[in-house]
Amino acid sequence: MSDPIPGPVRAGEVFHVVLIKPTHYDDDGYPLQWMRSTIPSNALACVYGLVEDCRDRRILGDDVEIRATAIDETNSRIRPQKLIDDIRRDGGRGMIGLVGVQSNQFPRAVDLARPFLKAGIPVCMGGFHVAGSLAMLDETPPEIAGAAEMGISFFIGEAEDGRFDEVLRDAHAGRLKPKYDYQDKNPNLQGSPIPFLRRDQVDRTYGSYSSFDLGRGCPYQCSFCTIINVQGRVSRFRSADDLERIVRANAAIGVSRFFLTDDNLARNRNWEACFDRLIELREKEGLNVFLQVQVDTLCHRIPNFIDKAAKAGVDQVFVGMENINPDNLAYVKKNQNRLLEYREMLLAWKKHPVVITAGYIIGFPNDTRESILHDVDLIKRELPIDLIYFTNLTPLPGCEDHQRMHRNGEWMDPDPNKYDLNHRVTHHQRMSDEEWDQAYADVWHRFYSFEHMETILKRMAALGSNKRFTTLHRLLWYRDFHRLYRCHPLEGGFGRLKFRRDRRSGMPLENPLAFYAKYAASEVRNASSMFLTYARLRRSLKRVLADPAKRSYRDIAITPPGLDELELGIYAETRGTAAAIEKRTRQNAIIKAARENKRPMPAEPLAAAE
Ligand code: B12
Ligand code: SF4
Repeated sequence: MSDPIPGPVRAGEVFHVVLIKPTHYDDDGYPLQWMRSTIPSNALACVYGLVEDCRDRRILGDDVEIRATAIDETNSRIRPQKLIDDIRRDGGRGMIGLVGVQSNQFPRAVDLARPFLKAGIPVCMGGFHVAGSLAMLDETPPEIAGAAEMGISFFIGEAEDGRFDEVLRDAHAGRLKPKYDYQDKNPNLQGSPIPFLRRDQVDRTYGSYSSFDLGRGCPYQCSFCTIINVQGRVSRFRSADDLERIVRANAAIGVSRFFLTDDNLARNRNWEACFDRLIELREKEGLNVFLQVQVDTLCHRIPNFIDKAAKAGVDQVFVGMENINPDNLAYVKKNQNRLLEYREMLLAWKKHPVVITAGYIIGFPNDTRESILHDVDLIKRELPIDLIYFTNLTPLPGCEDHQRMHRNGEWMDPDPNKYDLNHRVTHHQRMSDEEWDQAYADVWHRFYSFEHMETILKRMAALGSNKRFTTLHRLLWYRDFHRLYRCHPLEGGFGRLKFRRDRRSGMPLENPLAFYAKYAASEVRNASSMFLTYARLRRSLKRVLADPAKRSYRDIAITPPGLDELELGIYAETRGTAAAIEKRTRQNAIIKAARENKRPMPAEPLAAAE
């Protein structure tokens, strides 16, 4: 077995807990996996932390050693027979945990479970697909009923608060229940075992990132989101002490870069205490951490939030912008996103050397291919965004849109593997399937043109940011993963792995010659194409940095909002903006008066505060 935790005692009996975070199948039916993946799995880190805690408390008794293995299938091949042999060699006692299984990973997870169940090793699955589907649908969907019949046990809800103990004890006693349902009782996270990944796991990610969460749950009601129906609408948080434990545990294994997975760190009630603690660790002990965080579009209204975030080590920010048409935002009930504040918020971040990625959804009912491309051009011209992460509007199992469409009998693609936001899984009212697919391919191409990527580098240099290579590498990644591998950049990685025998069940095994010839040809083609993109971007960067006037470069995107702000295309040429502008005109009068009096702008009460 690859990485068992060295147990504190070597007792008479060994009980293996093999945690697997499954990947999903690519369009040819092969698991999407890499020698180095982009982002570590936080669900795996959380559940691994819980098993470590169970092991330390010896919950199976002093004479049983719990031996845990964590495998992220996006960066490691799973060999079921080898794992089965390892368990048998140590006495045959153990369980398999399929961790954080999303809808797109469900078919792969079920395929992985088969050989273990056949060998008599119990399998328990957790994650959003089962929890979301069971929370929102009136009847159990066929794929979940089928998996239950195979003998997979389901864990629904979060496993903190000692709940993993119950699963382990039952598995050890050979009595895993068909279902553990904690959906209605969300645990308090403060003082819970910390998420943790071992160094060898972290090393399998590009850039050696680890991951943790400081909060779960969200008070909003976006209709495309599953989070509120699985983790609930009451936010729960870890404390600054918990954060310090996480930072110290990782520092001990030489890990200092983290992907913080909270849907919106600005909503965390403890954000200031947490940032202060990181600043203190940085200043007093030289414990420097670097964080990628997700925030909402109102975070700039919280006094000090952005300044302290930058001081605490935040250098990459993901903003859930979703769209620039207020009518689209209203359609998915994301009214908290205020188009009129996007530029102010983005520019507040841009006072610091941070790389900004915006999430952007296409496929809303009023969208057409032309309107989508027009909006992308506006974004390029007027918003200081470095990277954009396009997704298709998708009714994910567990969200309100999925529930509504299911009840109305509207068509949704029956294959859960496609629910990765990268595939179209519904029909559109105004675009044909082909037009929507084309629009989705076009947006990537349109935003990541070489011309625009050079503009992004110019903005970076003009603002005095030192994030040259982070920006360059991210641009390469975002441009090429969709173009070459047809997958999302964050699902991409370094060195594609493909195994002929791991093909999706029900699909034929390919002839070895044909398989390896195709695999080698596509890898050579993709690697050379990426190298060319990289070389061209390097030349762009050199050109930009060599320009003696680089600091005086200006364009609309990096010019702070002025009094003629409302004449910009993102307000004048988007839909549903009139009401917002009327309100803003009133606000402008207040701002103007405040500026003339040279007083600080009055901060509006934060609508997002709970
Ligand atoms: C951060 C995040 C990402 C990050 C990083 C993900 C990562 N690798 O960690 C990025 C941006 C890369 C990402 C990408 C994607 N994501 Co995402 N992501 C999240 C987010 C915000 C947090 C994930 C997290 O860490 N949660 C905390 C963990 C601890 O929760 P958990 O997985 O439920 O695990 C708990 C329990 O379920 C249980 N449990 C889990 N497994 C097991 C196993 C056993 C045996 C037991 C007993 C218990 C148990 O215990 C755990 C601890 O309490 C979630 C939403 C959310 N709030 O969770 C969306 C979410 C999981 N993502 C989602 C999606 C769709 C995706 C993408 C497909 C979309 C895309 N193309 O961008 C990709 C897929 C990439 C991948 N391979 O994971 C959806 C999944 C919905 C669904 N029905 O499938 C979610 C729910 C968001 C949404 N839109 O509604 N994601
Ligand atoms: S704000 Fe984010 S986490 Fe909250 S409901 Fe909307 S999409 Fe989901």
